[in-house]
Order: sequence, then C-alpha cells, then structure tokens
Amino acid sequence: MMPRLRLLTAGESHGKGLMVIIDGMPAGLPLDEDYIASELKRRQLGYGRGSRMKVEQDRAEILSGVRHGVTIGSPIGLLIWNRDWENWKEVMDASPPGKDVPPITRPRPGHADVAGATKYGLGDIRPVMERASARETAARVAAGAVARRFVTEFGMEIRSHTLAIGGEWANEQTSIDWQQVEQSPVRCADAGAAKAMMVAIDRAVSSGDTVGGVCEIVAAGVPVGLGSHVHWDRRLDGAIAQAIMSINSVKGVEIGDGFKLADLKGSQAHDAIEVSQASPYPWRRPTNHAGGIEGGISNGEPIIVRVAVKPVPTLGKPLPSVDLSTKEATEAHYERSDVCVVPAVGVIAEAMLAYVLAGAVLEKFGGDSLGETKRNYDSCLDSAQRQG
Ligand code: EPS
Repeated sequence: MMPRLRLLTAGESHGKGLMVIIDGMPAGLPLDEDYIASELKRRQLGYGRGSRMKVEQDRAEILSGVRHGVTIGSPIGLLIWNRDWENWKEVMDASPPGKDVPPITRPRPGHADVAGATKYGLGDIRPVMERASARETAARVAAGAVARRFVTEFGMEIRSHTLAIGGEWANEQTSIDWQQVEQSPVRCADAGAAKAMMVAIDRAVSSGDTVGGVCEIVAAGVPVGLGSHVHWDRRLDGAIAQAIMSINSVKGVEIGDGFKLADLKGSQAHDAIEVSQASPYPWRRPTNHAGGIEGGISNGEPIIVRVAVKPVPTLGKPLPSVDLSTKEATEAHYERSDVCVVPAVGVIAEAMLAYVLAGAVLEKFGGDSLGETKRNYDSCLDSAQRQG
C-alpha cells in the first residue's frame, strides 16, 4: 500500500516555476490561495536573504483538487511561477538555445555541484545548481500550508524560532512571545540576541562570507498515538528527522533534548509520569525532555525539533576548487546568493513537520472526508482517554 499522503515537487530555481502535487488529502477541507500565500510570504522574509527575494513575490495558484474553496479529495495541484524566469529564458530554455550558453565548471564546496555533476555525468554544473537550489523550498512551504490547514482542524499549532545565528545564541525564554518572533527580522524571541545575530550577518556580508545557525520548531496540540514503536519506518521521530534533514543546508536534527541527553543519567533524562485528574488522561508529564515522542509515538506533549543549519555554501570570497573542464586548480563559481537562511529554514521546517503530522493523522485516523477523519479522531481520543 502507498503511504496515505504523498508529495511531489518539480521545478528549477530559474525555470518557469515550481509545481506541487499533494495526493491523499480528504475532501471538505477549506483551502484558498490567500492562506497559502501568507505562508509563502513568511518564508521569503528574514535578514540575510539575497536580492532574489526582491524579485519574487511567491503565490501558489491552485490548479486542481479544490472547488468553491474546499478540497474535493482529488490530488491538489499547485503552481508557483518564477518571476526571475524572464531573465533566465535562454539559460534555462527547455528547447536547444539559439546561442551558446557557457557551462558552469567550477564547483562550489558544500553545494551539490561536484557530486551531482559527477553522478549525472554532466559537463555543466548548471542543472545541478538549479534543482539543488533552496528555491525548491517554496514548493514545500506551499504543500506545508495545505498540511497545516488540515492539522489545524485537529487543534495543532506549529511554530518556529531562531536559537542561534553565526555563533550568537538567544537566552533561554521561559515562554515565547510568538508575535514578537513573527516581527523579528531573524525570527528570534530574544530581542538583544536578535541584534547580535544581525551584526553577525552584516559582518559576513562585508567579508564575503556566510553564516548558519540553529532553529527550533514546536508543534503543540499533537494527540497521543501518532507513529508507532512496532516498525522502523513507522516511528514518528524517524519520519520527522528524515523530512527535516532533507531541507537544503540542514546538517543536524534533534528531538527534545537530543544530543544533550547523551551526557545525562537516566534518572535526569526522562520525564516522570504523574497522576493527574486535571488533564484529559489519568496522567501528566511535568517535563518534556523527550520532545513529545517516546518509542516513536507522540505522547501528547509538544513536539520539539531543533535544526542545525550550515552556512550557505555560495561564498562572495570563494573557496578553492577544481575546474571540471580544464582539471586545474581554481576558485569556486560565485553567483548571487543568500548570506543567511536560518529564519527561512524555521518556516520550511514548520512546513515539513506539518506534512509529516498530517500524514500521521491520516495513517492513524483514516477518512476520505474531513468529517470522517474528525469522527474517527474523536472516537479514538475518547477511548484512549478512558484507557479502553
Ligand atoms: C540559492 C540562491 C539564491 C537564493 C535561492 C537559493 O537564488 P539566486 O541564485 O536566484 O539568487 O535566493 O533561494 C531562492 C530563490 C528561494 O526562493 O529561496 C541557492 O543557490 O541555493
């Protein structure tokens, strides 16, 4: 059997546009282009983005799967046009070009360039650069908006904030002001640290360098029981790690206290189970070191994912490379790029988490219409809360 929810994206960074197909969404989910556009806009913001973000004003057209403002159960097709295509027609034309387009032959360390060109037997790195580009994440955020719209129906809220950029860390917050995060140019809840992060980005700009960082994604309102301990590819933490690790520039994913747990004793690392009359279940968890997942199953606590983002590999002052045509030492290719993408990665990781959670909801509760999924959800939760 196919997984219940499927996602395909297509499109090159400077091609005509990006396409998205989402298959498996139930009928009856309210969905409109303005909602998807508001998520796409969040991805485009962020201090440290390059001038491309001034060219694009991402908006997804709904081509299929939605009628009169609600999903109809058929595959949802979305299309985001690339405004920049106008400036790249000859370089990216699907037909043979009328004139010579010089190949790119100087791979950028850290990008997919050298491995991709070698793997696909290409003498020109351009096709690799185009598809490996983080432009593709606009398609994921559009798909994630659909998934978010769905999980919102079940009371889930997915948010992200920046913990560090260029070695500048936010102080731990007792509670996060999410509105402030949305207004922060670096999506950071600590205003003082945000300033230091922006200075780090400015410094990178002036030295022809780039910076990475860490962001945290939090999903609240996740019911107990998504994912399963019974098989490796049904574990929710595994699915989340895969989806988020697949985002361009991500080099690390941890759930809950993650790597920190390795240094602790078992008595310090785990979350006690206490009797409770106040919560929907007969128990409560006073702490959440596990980040909302135990044994590959959501345990009802917020899911917390931290993501390490490497510095963007396209450098104003390029690193040493080898020219693939002359086989001689050279400098890596430079092309307009971003200097920091950490705030955008937070938004993209929200989208990927929403997609995984939507799939997990459909695996557990099923349903071909939103009403059917909700009925199944209510009855499952009801019996789980009675522990029956
Ligand atoms: C990217 C390089 C830049 C980024 C791009 C990712 O694009 P360009 O080469 O057109 O300046 O802006 O990201 C996006 C276009 C986007 O929408 O996020 C790269 O090389 O990965």
